[in-house]
Amino acid sequence: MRRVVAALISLLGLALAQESHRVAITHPFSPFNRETNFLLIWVLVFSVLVFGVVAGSLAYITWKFRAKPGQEGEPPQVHGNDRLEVVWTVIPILIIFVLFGLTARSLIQVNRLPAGALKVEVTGYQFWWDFNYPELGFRTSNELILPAGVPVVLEITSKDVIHSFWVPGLAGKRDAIPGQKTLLSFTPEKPGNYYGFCAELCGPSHSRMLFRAIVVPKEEFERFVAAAKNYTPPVADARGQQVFQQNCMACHSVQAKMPPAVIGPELGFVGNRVSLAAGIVDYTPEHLKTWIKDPAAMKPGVKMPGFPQLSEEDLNALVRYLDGLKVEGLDFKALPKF
Ligand code: HEC
Ligand SMILES: [Cu+2]
Repeated sequence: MRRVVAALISLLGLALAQESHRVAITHPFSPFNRETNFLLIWVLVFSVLVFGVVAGSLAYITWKFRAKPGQEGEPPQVHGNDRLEVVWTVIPILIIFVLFGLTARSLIQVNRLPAGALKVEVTGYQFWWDFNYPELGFRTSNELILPAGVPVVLEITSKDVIHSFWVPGLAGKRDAIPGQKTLLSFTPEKPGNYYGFCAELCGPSHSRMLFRAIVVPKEEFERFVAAAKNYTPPVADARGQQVFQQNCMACHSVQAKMPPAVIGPELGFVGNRVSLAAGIVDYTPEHLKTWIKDPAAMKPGVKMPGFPQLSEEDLNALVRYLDGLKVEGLDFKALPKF
């Protein structure tokens, strides 16, 4: 027993120590999530009220009608009380009507599609996310770059099983369903690096199917768009490029454009990334190396083969090449994390 308590306490400590991302819908950074938060609070208020009344009456009745000293046999039995029964039926019905009204109001608010919104096509794959900007003509993977203060409409779908798009600080959840488009619209307000999740059990690495929503000031987004449109993948290491072309090109594009068929994530701006492998680790050249050698060790069930056969030199050259694939002058790592 004592060991269980100690384990629980250390787990709690760990959870608190890891609070670098404030992943909670209780820290809303978009009108969408303010609605979610508003509903959460009302549901909580009613839950606490109902719990208080039920648990309180139970405690009171248990105490009040306990066996008293000198009492013989059963106390007088009560069979029904019409007035009480009407009251405890009508009050919950009223609560349900109030919650229904509030929910309908919020649903109408958040499902309105604003005019002039930025469109992004979101596709879920086991176990990563693809983001295509059809009107701007470029594509990213695992990191959704968005301008602050501009409404966005996501067209969400999946190419294999059902996933669900969720950024606790901004919006969601919204299912990604194969062969179907689901829409989700919201306006991010504050620049930051927001944690995203797949919120629908989708296979052995469902818990490792994360992503980031990188919200940047509008001017910075426009700079990124201009650079992404005219993107020619830089070659930081010629040998690395060769290794890439021989081993990786069949599945990965570095052009930042939508390829005819998508197999793996876009690596065009991988050097600008804050995270790697669908948000499961920070982006560093070391993590890149570990991933390429044996991705399955970091992500069970992954659809990318490992490359343990690459020589250390080839691997280093490859990592230098990948790290050089970026738009200069943009640093997303300094953004606050939510
Ligand atoms: C058979 C197809 C395939 C080949 C070949 C392949 N990959 Fe991958 N790669 C994938 C898939 C699929 C993923 C997504 C894995 C996941 O996160 O579930 C991926 C993920 C990655 C990621 C993480 C992407 C991100 O957005 O964070 C990197 C980096 C990467 N691969 C690099 C490479 C390199 C370098 C090579 C060549 C040495 C290579 N891959 C070869 C299919 C492939
Ligand atoms: Cu998923």
